Amino acid sequence: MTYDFDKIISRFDISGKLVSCSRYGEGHINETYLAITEDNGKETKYILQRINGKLFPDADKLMSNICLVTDFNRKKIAERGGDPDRESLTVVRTRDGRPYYHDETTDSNFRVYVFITGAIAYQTVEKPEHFYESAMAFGNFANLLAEFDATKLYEVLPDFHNTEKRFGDFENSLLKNAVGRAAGVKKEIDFVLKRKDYCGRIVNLLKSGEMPVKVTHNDTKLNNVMLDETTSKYVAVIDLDTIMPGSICYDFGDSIRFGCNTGAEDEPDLNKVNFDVNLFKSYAKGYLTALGNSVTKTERDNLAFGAILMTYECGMRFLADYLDGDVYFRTTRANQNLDRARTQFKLIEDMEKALPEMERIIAEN
Ligand code: ADP
Ligand code: GN1
Ligand code: MG
Repeated sequence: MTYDFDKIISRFDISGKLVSCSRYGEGHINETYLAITEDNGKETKYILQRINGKLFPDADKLMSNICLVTDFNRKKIAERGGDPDRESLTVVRTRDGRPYYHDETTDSNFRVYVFITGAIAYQTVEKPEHFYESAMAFGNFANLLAEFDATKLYEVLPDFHNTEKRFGDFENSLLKNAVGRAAGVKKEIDFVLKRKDYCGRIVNLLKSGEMPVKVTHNDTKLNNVMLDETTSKYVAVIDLDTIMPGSICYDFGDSIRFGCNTGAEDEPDLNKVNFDVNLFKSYAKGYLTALGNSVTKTERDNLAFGAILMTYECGMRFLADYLDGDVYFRTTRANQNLDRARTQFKLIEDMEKALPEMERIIAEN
């Protein structure tokens, strides 16, 4: 699909003219572009995103969540003497004051964010300090939102981390076997089915009230944090599409899933995929330091398990998407979703062995 970027950018409250607009970043969900404008010889960068319309048919609700959270955070950051344009996502409104623009020609919704300058979103952990900083970033983000009224948020992706529901979806994909791939991945399917018991644990603790429901990010990958390019200190948490009520075990677990992998999420060579317990230690230290006393005993007792659960859930989603014919996660090559599923299963095997050590690390922090 081609878009008339000049027209799209001109609908936003941006001065000057567009000089370039090209694909950017490595997200699996939205189409992200780096848009550069020029006004009186001064260039300014923006992030332009085409919102995934399949996942988010109701852009009003999605953007309402993001505006509420970013407006709230910006105010808090300013009160603390910080720089809201750098430490928070900032939604650039359209000329008529809306948080996104609907392009009739392509039936697409576009949004624009202020570009966070001098910062990097890493795809893999290059230094343990980076991972520690990302933990501080997500911990601080949770702290900022501790006083946010969660009832104002729409659950735009209901049951996002309801692993029991995800398991049911997986079984449906298996039954449907839409593109005839099930026979070739019996081993992977068995791996998922054997671990069904994992699904209910956190869901039930939240249901019974034993574990508190908190406003969580729900997609805490390393590449959803920006770190300062010179000091490597954390700058901002980005990608707020999944801000919803949840558990900190989900946020902690998803960071571990992505960051403690010694290989890439879609690495085809599983010899390169190992769970790095030292990185787990760094993250646990940073996250628990940032959260301080707000963590309850039940949450603490389930953080290490949360890492296994999030890896299991994500692996199950990748495998389901492979069975469905690659319709959800963006793929750029054949078998990418299968490779993604396999890396998650390898990490789970490692984590199942390392669980006592992971629990000891949590207890020490
Ligand atoms: P997706 O939902 O598809 O993952 P993201 O919102 O995470 O999309 O954006 C994809 C990538 O674009 C990020 O990993 C980051 O590199 C970059 N990015 C997103 N927002 C900003 C921003 N405000 N400033 C600078 N870079 C950004
Ligand atoms: C997607 O948008 P992105 O790439 O940050 C997905 C997450 C998965 C992740 C796996 C809305 O995240 O849930 O954990 O891919 N986001 C959505 O890499 O489904
Ligand atoms: Mg992202």
